[in-house]
Amino acid sequence: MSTTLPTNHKELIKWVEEWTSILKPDAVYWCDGSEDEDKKMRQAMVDSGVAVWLNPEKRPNSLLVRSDPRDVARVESRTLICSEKQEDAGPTNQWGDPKETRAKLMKLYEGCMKGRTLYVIPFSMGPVGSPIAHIGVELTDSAYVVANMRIMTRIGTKVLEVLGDDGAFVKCVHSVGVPLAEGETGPAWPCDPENTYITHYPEAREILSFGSGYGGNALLGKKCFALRIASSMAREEGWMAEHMLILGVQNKKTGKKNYVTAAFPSACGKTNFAMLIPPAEMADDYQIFTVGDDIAWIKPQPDGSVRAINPEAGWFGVAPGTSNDTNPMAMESCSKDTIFTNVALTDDGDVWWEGMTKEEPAHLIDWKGNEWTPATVDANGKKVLSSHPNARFTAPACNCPTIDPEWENPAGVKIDAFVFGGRRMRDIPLVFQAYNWQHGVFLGATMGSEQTAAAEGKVGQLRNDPMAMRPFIGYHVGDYLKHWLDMGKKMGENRPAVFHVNWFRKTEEGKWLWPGFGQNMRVLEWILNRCNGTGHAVETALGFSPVKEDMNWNGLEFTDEDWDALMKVGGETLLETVKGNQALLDSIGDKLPKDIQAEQDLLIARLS
Ligand code: GTP
Ligand code: SPV
Ligand code: MN
Repeated sequence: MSTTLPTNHKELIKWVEEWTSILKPDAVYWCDGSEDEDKKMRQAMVDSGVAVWLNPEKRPNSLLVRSDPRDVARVESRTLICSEKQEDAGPTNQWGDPKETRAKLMKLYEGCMKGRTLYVIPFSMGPVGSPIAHIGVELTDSAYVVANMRIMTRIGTKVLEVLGDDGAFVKCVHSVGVPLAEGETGPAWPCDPENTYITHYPEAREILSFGSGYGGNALLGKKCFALRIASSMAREEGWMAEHMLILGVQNKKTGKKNYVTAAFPSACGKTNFAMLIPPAEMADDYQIFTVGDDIAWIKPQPDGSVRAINPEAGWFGVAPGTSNDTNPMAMESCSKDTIFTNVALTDDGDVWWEGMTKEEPAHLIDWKGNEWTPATVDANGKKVLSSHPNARFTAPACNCPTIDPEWENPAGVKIDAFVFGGRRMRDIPLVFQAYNWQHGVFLGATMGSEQTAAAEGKVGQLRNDPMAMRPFIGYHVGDYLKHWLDMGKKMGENRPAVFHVNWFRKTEEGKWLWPGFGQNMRVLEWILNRCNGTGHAVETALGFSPVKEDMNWNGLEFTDEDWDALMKVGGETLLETVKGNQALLDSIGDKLPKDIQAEQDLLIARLS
């Protein structure tokens, strides 16, 4: 190894040396985080054939990457929590025996970087040097991971400086799992789906990932560290790591600013809500500021307030459905400096995806690299999508015009409301408020959502997703719910109010009942009115709900019939679904907090 290492951190140097001898790369490269390095990384991706430069006049400094079609989303079936004791992983996680799992991965790692470069990425989750930030170091053989981590986190020499000679860091090892023989170049997007494992060792604060190069499987700062490992750290240390966006709402008339966090499952609208543009009729009253779109680290303060930071530095956003109508701020965010993955290429060297424009382009190269026209069908005559449903853009947060001036404040922003929500075609109303904290924790615990393309599995199937954290809680879900209840006690009387929303209710004919997107401002306004003590509500079986007159309808025609359909507390099917939640609660066993079961019994009684 070179003698001019950028650090004197003995443990880090030793760790990298040990892994180098196992992985056997041709070269080791310590990332400095510079612009020049980023250019080289991006050019290396183009040279290897996995990426193409987009037309610099349309998308300056931006790349289109096509993954292997087998490696397009998180793989929960191969994600393991390897706590020392099996019971600490709980029923929502797959447990792996730490010794056996490590041994299995070590075999896979042996020599797996032959013919490749090992990149060492020091990264900070949270502003570099801030007291709430935590540092990780990722070892990877993927230039794509380096380029994405540079957008999604803060990387490089400045992180090593903060780490010093003996600072603590989370150890993250990643390989695409495809060694190269002498002179061989290998596939453009190397991966090993049969041997993919995403494994977490909460006690050792360590992550070992093998075989996948995509998103949350490979960008280890994101779900692996900032949620799974961090949730376990947070439980020990008295804070919370949540799958939540953070937004600020400024009342332009009074100047008052409130902050809200919201937990929606993957591909259920966090990025969209975080960047909401109020409808024209409300634009004189409100301005939305974006702090985060996916992850929040939340800390109760000694004065009883609750503050949150976004540990990330970019958006890894769902492309399909994003347009100038639905989310102009996301469109602006990815107008330059962006890495697009699995979207389509236009004839003039720009990108396109389903929903970007009303009219489909006449000709594209689709996400698999094939010729595409609106008439293209597969062998069964089914229309072929030009982009994968989980196609993503990786864009710097600072490109977002609504980025909050406070977004990098190391003290975080003060939170006034927690919102839960999911995709529920039937039976769940647009919005309601929890009666109290305990009821709010119950709402989060039993929330459900129809599955999306963000993970493998059958799209559309309803599944329980406690706090939108089901795939991301790094320990036992029963202990997690208890932690939420405990945090509420720690927060005291002025703790944030809890709400539940559902943008996704449909008519019998399958049409959206609620226009969503910017119109969600109306719901947000009611939520803030409730927080600020001015909003009216009625008590229903689910919680406190607005009646139609409680909402601002300025500029939106909405019939009483549609309102009733949207707000109906859904009869038989709801009771069935609620009873179905008992299976999740039962699976938690002894660790289920009694207060949560009590809320379940009360809800069934109210609905019966
Ligand atoms: P992850 O990054 O996977 O955690 O997802 P996310 O929660 O940030 O989801 P995102 O905001 O990217 O939205 C995913 C999909 O939901 C997109 O296709 C959006 O168009 C759609 N969507 C978002 N908000 C709304 C809404 O208010 N109404 C409707 N009907 N669809 C929405
Ligand atoms: C999600 O699936 O919730 C995401 C994308 O935000 S990934 O980083 O792949 O987890
Ligand atoms: Mn997410």
